[in-house]
Amino acid sequence: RIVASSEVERSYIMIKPDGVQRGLVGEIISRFEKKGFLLKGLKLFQCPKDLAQEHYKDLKDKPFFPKLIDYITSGPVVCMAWEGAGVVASARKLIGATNPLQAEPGTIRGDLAVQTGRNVVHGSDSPDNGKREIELWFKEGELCQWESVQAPWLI
Ligand code: RTP
Repeated sequence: RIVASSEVERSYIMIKPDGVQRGLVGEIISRFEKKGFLLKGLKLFQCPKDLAQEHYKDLKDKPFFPKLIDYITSGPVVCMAWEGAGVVASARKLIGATNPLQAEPGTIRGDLAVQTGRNVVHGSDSPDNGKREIELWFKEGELCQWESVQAPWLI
């Protein structure tokens, strides 16, 4: 059955500037690909300050907010829209805890990062935020519609 895109869960995943600087782009994309989610949007992007502030607006009263905005705008990020049933929660598991020292080995942050302020990747924390963030970071026409040619899973 063809699933209308409005029914499909999506997560906004972003490789932060430290992930790009450290040459971890391929490694991080590979983890989501191997898991089996579908990549519907992908771009390298220098984030302007106002977009970073909008993205992290829920954290605007935190003491680390100005540094967080400086960090996210310090170099290019890789913006991605990943799609699939349960992708939001699954991506959070693949990414691991916010503080990389508490992230389990096997997770992206657990394997590849040390500092909370340099934790290499972002993942949406709810399906609603996945939709909101993808609309925020991607323009009309930047996402591709395609389906996996593999046989669908039996439910
Ligand atoms: P993200 O939104 O980036 O996926 O991270 P998260 O949900 O795991 O964590 P959140 O609490 O939403 O924080 C967003 C990002 O802010 C930075 N942060 N720094 N210095 C600090 O105490 C601190 N706390 C958070 C991190 O880059 C975190 O990913």
